[in-house]
Amino acid sequence: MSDCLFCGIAAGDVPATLVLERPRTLAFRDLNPQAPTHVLVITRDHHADVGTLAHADPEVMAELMASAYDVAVQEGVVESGYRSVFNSGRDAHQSVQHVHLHVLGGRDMSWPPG
Ligand code: DGP
Repeated sequence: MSDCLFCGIAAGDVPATLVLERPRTLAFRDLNPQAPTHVLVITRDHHADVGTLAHADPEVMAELMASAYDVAVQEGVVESGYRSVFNSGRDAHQSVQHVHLHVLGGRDMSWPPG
């Protein structure tokens, strides 16, 4: 989608600090990190949110989840723990309408989330 920020990052038109590149997914550092590790994993193709992705392309969904785990390994947070979060829709404060999985770690995190 031409007016989608994360499509722009996937295309290399918008700068981002990439941490992982896979055939159909990529990961980059969040611009406004909420933890020492805060990486976003996205699909190269445009999908509005996790529900539409899961139904449209389960194979890419699986690659997205595996990429998130690989980011956690790479960032050294698997042993200490990390959180993977999809925000979907208004109440969850999804601000970018291109599916993205937050991978957060490197500090103790409260539960339930705010
Ligand atoms: P969400 O609220 O779940 O839609 O999260 C969107 C995230 O995207 C938010 O944590 C900030 C991040 N973000 C927004 N614009 C940019 C950008 O231009 N570059 C990067 N790296 N991250 C961005």
